[in-house]
Amino acid sequence: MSQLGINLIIIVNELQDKLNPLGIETSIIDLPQIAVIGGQSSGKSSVLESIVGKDFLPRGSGIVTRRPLVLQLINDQNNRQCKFHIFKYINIYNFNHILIAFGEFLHSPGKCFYDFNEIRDEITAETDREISDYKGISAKPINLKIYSPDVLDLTLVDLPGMTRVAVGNQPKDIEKMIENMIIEYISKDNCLILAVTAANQDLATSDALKLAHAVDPSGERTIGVLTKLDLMDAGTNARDILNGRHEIHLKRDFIGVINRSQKDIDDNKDIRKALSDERRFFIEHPAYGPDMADKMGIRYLQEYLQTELSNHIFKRLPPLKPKIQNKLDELNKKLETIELPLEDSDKERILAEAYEKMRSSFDAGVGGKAWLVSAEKLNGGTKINSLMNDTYAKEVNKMFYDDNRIRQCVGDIERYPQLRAVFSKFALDFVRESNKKCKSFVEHLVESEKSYMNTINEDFIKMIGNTTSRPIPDIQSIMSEKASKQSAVKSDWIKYKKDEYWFVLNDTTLSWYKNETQKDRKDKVDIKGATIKPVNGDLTLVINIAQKELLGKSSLELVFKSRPEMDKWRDWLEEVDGSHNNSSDNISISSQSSISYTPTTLNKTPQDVSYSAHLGAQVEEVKRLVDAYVVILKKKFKDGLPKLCQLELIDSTSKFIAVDFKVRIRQSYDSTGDIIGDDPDREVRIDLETQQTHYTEAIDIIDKFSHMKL
Ligand SMILES: Nc1nc2c(ncn2[C@@H]2O[C@H](COP(=O)(O)OP(=O)(O)O)[C@@H](O)[C@H]2O)c(=O)[nH]1
Ligand SMILES: [Mg+2]
Repeated sequence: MSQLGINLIIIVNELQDKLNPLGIETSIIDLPQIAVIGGQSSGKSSVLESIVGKDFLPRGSGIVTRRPLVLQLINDQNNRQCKFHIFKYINIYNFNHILIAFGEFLHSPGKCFYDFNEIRDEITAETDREISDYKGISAKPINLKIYSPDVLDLTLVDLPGMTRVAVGNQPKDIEKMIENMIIEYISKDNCLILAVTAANQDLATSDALKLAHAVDPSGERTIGVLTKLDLMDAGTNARDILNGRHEIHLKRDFIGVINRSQKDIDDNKDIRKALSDERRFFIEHPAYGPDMADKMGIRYLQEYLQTELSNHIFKRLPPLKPKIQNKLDELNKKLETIELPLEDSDKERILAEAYEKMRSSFDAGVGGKAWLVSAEKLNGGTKINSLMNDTYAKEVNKMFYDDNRIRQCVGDIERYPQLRAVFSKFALDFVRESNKKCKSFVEHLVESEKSYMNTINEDFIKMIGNTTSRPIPDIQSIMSEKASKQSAVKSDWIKYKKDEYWFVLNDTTLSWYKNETQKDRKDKVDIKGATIKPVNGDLTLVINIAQKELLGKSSLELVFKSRPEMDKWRDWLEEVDGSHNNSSDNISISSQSSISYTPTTLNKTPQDVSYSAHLGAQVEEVKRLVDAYVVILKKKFKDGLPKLCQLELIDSTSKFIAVDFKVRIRQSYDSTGDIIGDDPDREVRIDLETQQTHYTEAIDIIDKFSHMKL
């Protein structure tokens, strides 16, 4: 158990626990460093150990402390830093409940020392690691943290003892080196100086007092400690010094202590036994007796330091109060703006309102957007498609999630993320359904227009006059035939008599050359009236020439590279032949005066239709009729499509939202609470309320502390 007072530990730590997570700067109550200074072997390390209540510093004669030891005491109520290591050390499962003190050096982080004898050995080893023999001391500190449930967060510094004469191979300026090192620590405003002098030494020559006076001339921070009272010459005592009646006196007190002697340490004298021996010594000593004994000794020094720290905290705490109060006021204001938790009846009301707002928002927003389905917007298949699959869904989605925040989302549903997600899902699901439906209607409309051209349509007749007297051929076949004729180049490499030649069909003459330049002609035949026969299962065409006498040839056998190639040539050759003109599948004029397309007509390939000058004129005529009809269709679609989209997309959604929307949602969820989801402000409110409690408690702590009698 620390000797520094558990009340303080609890107060400061509680306050830090309350305020640190809230971002309140607690350095304002940072506790002071306590630096222990004094001559060599005056008892500095011994005093320090007594303050900590642990035996862990190397001690002996000569310069034992050769590097500053910065000792950070950390109050650790949960053994939070080294649980894992503790578990390895002590073979128990509920180690959380066992609070053990341990040390950790900055030079070997993560290594936890539970045995304080090992800490002592490590200090010695680390001192030796840094210092080569001739130097003797080093300003490089050893940093040691001690985590314990019984200490107050506090930094203590053990410094090398001051020496006047360099011995052995110590550097000559060792005195100055040590002095500078000490000054560096004790100059800090926040440093309490424990100036240790051995009582069996002349106070007037005390280097500790001299140095303390140099940095703290008013003596505000200096506490005198007189050690080794037990070693004073028989007949002498320190009564005057301790009473402040000596010529050398301090603003604060001198406190006399007796630490364990070297022999006590060698004999492992228990620290508690040492304390009771010390107490008895003072009571029984004729010079100090019972009247002074209460203000002497290690225990008293500890109490004294505790009072010092309390005073320090006492001074620093009150200014913290208005700061916390301000925060608390701000917090209370914020809390007033947060809605109270939702009751079940609230949820019903919120949902009913949300449905109503959803309905009116849709009608006023998306529903009122005539431009969405205007004729201009629906001009072209791609645009219709994008309206149905993209634009419309996006518009509906914007009712719930509008990145630009131009527009208010549907009522207050923004506050209820779950409700917003539910509404948007059900609305968009419906939009997808109606998109599909609308698309199939449009397709149906287009298909129906494709089935036949209504040539008795009034507008059509007005545009082109009566068509019934005119023979109208198969429009599609003729158009594709025409196209194929225009694009074909009638020349190719074809195998003939085992060699490849460049064949060119020109009018009725088939010529073949050695190459594409057509300079070196091998031969030619007139194929008018010729019969063309494919060889079954082969890529060969046999051309039986009609005028063989004239040309001296009866037939030609041409071998092609591929089937399409062969078919193409067959078509070309047969065209010349002219015998395949079959008009039986052509378009007929029905009794209802409409042009009907029979399936055989539609599936017919170009080679089934022969092209002639007469047909050419017919094609032109058909083209004119189709163009006229398309104008009528365009007008019709321009008028009808927006209406269809308005009905199938927008009106149907509006109707859905007004009636079936609620039903579908209700069917999918067990309760209104499930639809609305968690209270959206719940977490914020809990967080603010926790903060409120912390602030209030922190103020209570400060108030309680301010009323404490110190
Ligand atoms: N008898 C006796 N010995 C003491 C007292 N204080 C310190 N010592 C011994 O003096 C030696 C030096 O003490 P230490 O604490 O290491 O002094 P430091 O060099 O100032 O740190 C050690 O052997 C201590 O046991 C005391 O009050 N009485
Ligand atoms: Mg020492």
